[in-house]
Order: sequence, then C-alpha cells, then structure tokens
Amino acid sequence: MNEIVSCSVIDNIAVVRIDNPPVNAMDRAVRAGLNKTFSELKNRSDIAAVVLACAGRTFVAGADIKEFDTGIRAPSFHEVLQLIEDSPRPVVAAVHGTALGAGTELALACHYRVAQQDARFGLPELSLGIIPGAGGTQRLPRLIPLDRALDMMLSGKPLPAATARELGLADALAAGDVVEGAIAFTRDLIARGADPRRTREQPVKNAEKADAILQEKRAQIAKTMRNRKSPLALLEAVKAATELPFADGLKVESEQSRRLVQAPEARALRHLFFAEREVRKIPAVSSDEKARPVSRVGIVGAGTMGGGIAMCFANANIPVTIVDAAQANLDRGLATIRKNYERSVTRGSLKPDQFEQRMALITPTLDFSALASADLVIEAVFENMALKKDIFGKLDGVARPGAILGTNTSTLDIDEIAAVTRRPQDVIGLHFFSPANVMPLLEIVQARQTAPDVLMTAMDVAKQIKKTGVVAKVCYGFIGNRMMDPYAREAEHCLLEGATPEQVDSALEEFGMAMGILAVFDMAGVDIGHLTRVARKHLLPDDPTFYRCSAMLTECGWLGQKTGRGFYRYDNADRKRTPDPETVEMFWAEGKRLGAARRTPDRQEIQERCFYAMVNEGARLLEEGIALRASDIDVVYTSGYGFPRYHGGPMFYADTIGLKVIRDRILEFGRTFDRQYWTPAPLLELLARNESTFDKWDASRRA
Ligand code: 3H9
Repeated sequence: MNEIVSCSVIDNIAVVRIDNPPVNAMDRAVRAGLNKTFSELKNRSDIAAVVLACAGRTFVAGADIKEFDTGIRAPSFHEVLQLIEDSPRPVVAAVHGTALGAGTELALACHYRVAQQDARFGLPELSLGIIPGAGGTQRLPRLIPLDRALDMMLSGKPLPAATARELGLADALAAGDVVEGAIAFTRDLIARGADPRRTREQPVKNAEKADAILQEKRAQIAKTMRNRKSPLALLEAVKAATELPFADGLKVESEQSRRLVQAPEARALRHLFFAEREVRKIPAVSSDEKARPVSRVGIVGAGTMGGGIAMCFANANIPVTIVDAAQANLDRGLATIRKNYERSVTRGSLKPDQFEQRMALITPTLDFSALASADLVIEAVFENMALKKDIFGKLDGVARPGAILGTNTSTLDIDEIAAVTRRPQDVIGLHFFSPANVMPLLEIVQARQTAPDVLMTAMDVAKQIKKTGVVAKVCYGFIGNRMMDPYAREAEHCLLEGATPEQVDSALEEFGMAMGILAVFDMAGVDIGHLTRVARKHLLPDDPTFYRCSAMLTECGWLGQKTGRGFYRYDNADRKRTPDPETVEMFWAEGKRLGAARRTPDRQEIQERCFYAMVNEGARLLEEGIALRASDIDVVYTSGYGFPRYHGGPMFYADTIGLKVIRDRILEFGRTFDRQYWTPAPLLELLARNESTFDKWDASRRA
C-alpha cells in the first residue's frame, strides 16, 4: 500500500505527495502525515523549497466529511496548516482536479500556488451547513478582493484556474503535468532567492469597503438563503478578518465553525451529501451487470415535458428524435426549446455556437418509424392510460430489439403499460420533473419485469444527463407524488376548517418549502390533479371533504394562473398571487355544509398535519419496498419537490423531531380528524416504540 503522505527529493526540492483515494480527503491520517513530514523538513538544510501535490484524480477535495460526526481528532487543521505556513522555505502547492474546502485552505496556507489549467478552487462548506474552518475565511480575502472572496464562499461555486490566476489565488498555470510545472516554478523561486510569502501576513484586500460589501451580502442572504444559519456565521468570520489581527480572526472563525458543525442544519446537509451518493447503490443489481449503450434517443410527444427531456439529452451531446402526431405540436415544441436556449444565450450561460449545436442534435418528425434506430425511447404524452398503451404497442413494433422503452408517467401503472409489449423486460419508468431541463431529479421506476441491466442503464443515463436518479417501484404516484397526496390533502382540508390559502402556504413556506402547495396547484393548473382524481375515483376514500377545494375550483373554471384565478387571484399587473376573499368564503361555507369543524389551525398545526401525513406515507413506502431507503425519499423531496435541504428531507426531519413525538401527534390527530388518514404506519409505530430512527433503519438494512 502507498504511504498516505510521502516525500521524495528532486535536487534540492522536496516533493510531498498526499495519496488518500478516492478524493484525498484530509482525514486524520493525512493531517498526521503532513505534520510529521513538515516537522522533519523544517530541519533539513539540504532542502531549498517544497512542492506539495496529490496523487490520483484530484488535489485534496476537503476535510473528511465523516469526521464531523465523530469529532476531529488531533492534529487539528490549524496546527497542520500553521506548520506549513511557518515553513522557513517556500512551499508551493501543485493543484490539479478540484481543490475543495480544506483542500483550498491547504493551498492558501502554502506560500505559492501553481494550478493545472483545468483545475478549480472552491469553498463549498456552506452546502454542508458549515463555514471554511481551516483558515479559509481569514486567508482567502488576503489573496483575492473581499467581494470576490465572499462570492466564492457564499455561492460555493469553484473558480476555474484561469480566474484564480487573474484574481491572485493562483500564481501560475501549468499546461502539462502540474508537478513538473510546480517544480519549474519552484526552481525559478530558488534562483530568484524568493522567501516564503505567508498569506496571513498580507492585508485584507478592499478592507476599507468592508462595511458596504458585508451589508450587500447580508441583504443577499436574507433574500436567497432564508432560515439558514451558516451564511450569517460566514459573514461574522469574514468581518473579523477585516477588523482583527489574523490570529484573533482565526479564533472567531473557529468559534463559529465549532458552533455550526453539530447544529441541525449541518447534520441535515451532511446526511444529504451521503444520501445523494448512496442512492446510486441498487442492491438488486449485481456489480457485474453491464449497462446498455445509449447513443441515440427518441422522444414521443413534443409538449412541455417532451421538449424539456429532449433538451436534457441535447445538452449531454446525445442526438434526439422527437415524434409527435401533429405538425403544429412539433412546431410549438421546437419553438419553445429554441426560446429556452435563446434565453440561456442572453444570460450568457450558453455560447451562440453551442446553441446551434444543440438545436442541430434535435430532429422533429411525424414519422414514428424514425424511432427504429433509438437505443432509448421516452414516451412523454398526456397522462392517459389508453393513449400510453397505444403508443407502447406501436413502439413495440418499431423499436429495435434491445432498445429501452421508458415512460414519463407520474402516476400510472407501468406494469400495465409494459404488458402491451412483447418485451416488458425493456420497459421502465423515467419520471422527469417540470421543467425537465432544469429540475435535477429523475425517478427511475422499476416495473415488475424490468431487467437489471435496463435499471442500470437508466442510472447511467441519469448521470450522463446530470440528474440525480432515484429508484422506485410501481405504485400510484411512486415516491414523490404518493407522499404529496396526503400532504396536499391536509393543506386543502385546513381551508374547509377556516384557514385561508395565504395562512396555509405561508406556514409551509416558513418551514422552508420553495412554494406553498396551493400556489403550486395554481401554477400547475388546479384541474390537472382534479382530473387524475376523477379518473381514479373508485380507488379514493369515500370522503366528500377529500380534495374538495380543488374540485370546487375546477367546477368554477378557476384553474389557477392560466385562468387568472384559482386558490388566489392573479389579475394585477405583475400577476403575483393576491388573496381572493370570495374563494375563501366559498371554502368555509362548503366546510360548514360538510360538517368540517371550524377551528382555524395555527401555523404549527398546519405544518405538523402536512408534514407528519407526508412522513407517515413515507414509512408505508418503505414497508412496501417502493422506496429502497428512507434517505432515497429525502433525495427525492429535496431535489424534486422544493423541500428545504437544511431540514435534510422529510424522513431525516422526522428523525430530528423524534418518531415517538410524531407517532403520538398522529394518534392525537386521529382523535380529532378522520381516523382513516391518521393511523400510524406500522413501521413508524415500530420505530417509535423502539426509540429508533429511519436513519438507523436504513443502516440496519445496509449491514
Ligand atoms: C471542509 O473541507 C471543511 C473545512 O473547512 C475544515 C473544517 C474544520 N469526505 O462525489 P463522488 C466520497 S468540508 C468524505 O461520488 P465525484 C464520496 O462519499 C468538505 N468522503 O465523486 C464517495 O464515496 P462512495 C468540503 C468524501 O468524482 C467517493 O468519495 N468538500 C468526500 O462525482 C467519491 O465521491 C466538499 O464538500 C469528503 N470530503 O466527485 C467536497 N468527498 O464511493 C465534497 C467525496 O463510498 N466532494 N467523498 O459513495 C465532492 O464534491 C465530490 O466528491 C468531488 C468528486 C467533486 C470531489
């Protein structure tokens, strides 16, 4: 086995190399190795300078995130980084891949930085609910202007090497091997007799403008990072850098950092970091399984979904053929795609030549037989079983043997769709979320006969088109929409009892949902959900209050934003939602007629009813094996349904509240409301009784 930190000498230059696969995380062993190596180098008079580099695919990609749960053991980050910065001879970081978090902080503690041309430097700590805690908040604004340093830490977006060079974060770029480049740079330093250039000794750049810059960033945080603690802590630490000597600023950073690491926000975000990686592990698929190659894709249906899906593939440089039954639909669909890309060009996120390349990858046609050469066909037509069966029957006749047939249904029985083909093993659900070219989630629905290699291919495709693929089994609504059902049911019921749509939505938004569910219904079209409920009437509860508000709005033709009126009115100049006293009265009168108690639930009760109903359904999905893991549900909700990441997803949130508390509240609701909805799921009951959590349940199944 390779040594985790090794040192070799080339002429009078020591090359220290970290080798800690897969991403050179700076765990205790790396810190201990660096400590030992730099302590020894300090006393070596034959060494004129040091190059610090990493083996493998990247420079250090951060602290070891697992260590935050167990506690950071000695030597500390500060101790090691100070030792490096104290080095009596110049230390040059040779950066390749992505220097992230403690990786960038390590590079900042070196005296010079040489970066490979395609390397990047990032401080993504806020995405983990913490702040750079290894000196990053103090050293970065000493190397690059304060506002740029704050932008980098607030956005978490890594800086490309060229920008890092322009700003003064990198001293030189290397076109070829970065270690060779760094050695050449170091030889030049030695020849010039250059001294160590310690970042901590530099003044903060733009410190005189600190008040105005910090104020602007505070306003930005209030707008875009609502309910988050770590961004404000970051500002405190950076403010300290502008006002205090380095050592005192470092103390402020440490205090803020320590406070955040075990706070709920950081625990939730760490949970999601690992959940988003765990999701790729599918126990039913053996590691020898090979994915089928996908180099041409077909799409049936040129509507909003079909067009968005086509863009996902064109963006990944995969040619797509879109088939529709009507030329007018194709024309409209292509015009929308063009408009979306044009908007990206105007915003500067797409170059004009890339725009043309992507459009050229999309071929519209009325000819179904054009799908014969596709490796994967995705049906994205209206949510209607008869129509989907008809299309799958035709696809079975046209698609080449071995082609994968996907359906973008969000609710329908995929086994029933697969059964019309002679190849049910090749049929799979690929549920994209609207707008498909933007939303990161892809629910991958494994039907009864879906072959393991088809499942694996779908996971690969998700990665290729930069989506988070989560596997679900077949049931009404799969993971996401099935759990939405009880959540929105409660939201609507509150209206019959005397709450207003603003009260309900603001309770959900204060919790952190991107948008209240009633406003979501207005945006999507109130009739959409209503019509699916009409189609499944025989399967729904015999309860006249069930989604009664949506039914009434649909009967009135008040379908949401598209008709200017729904749960809210949208008839002002900027089409923003405004209260509608007439609908409120209408709901209350109906509630009275149906015998719903008039009780005006408060914010806490609205939140508890909506989210506990959702969690209870999540527990049922786990029992039924529809979702593989509680953490998969969390990924679905945070990446597809606007659930706040800082709560970690509904199942993690439930764990933080305590499953016993939730079980007891559900029983209490059962005494007040309809017991058919308020009975704890057996798994929730079991875990609550054992004082366990969904997280422990996941872990027990992994073991
Ligand atoms: C920090 O540095 C705090 C400091 O300020 C100090 C405070 C005192 N730790 O993502 P991948 C694992 S905070 C532990 O699939 P990719 C990952 O779980 C840290 N494990 O690869 C996976 O394991 P498995 C700031 C880590 O090529 C495997 O490595 N840094 C870590 O798609 C491969 O990962 C970050 O936030 C880690 N730091 O992407 C960067 N990183 O195979 C986090 C990865 O068992 N990392 N693993 O599932 C990343 O963004 C991506 O992993 C990276 C590679 C871009 C590096």
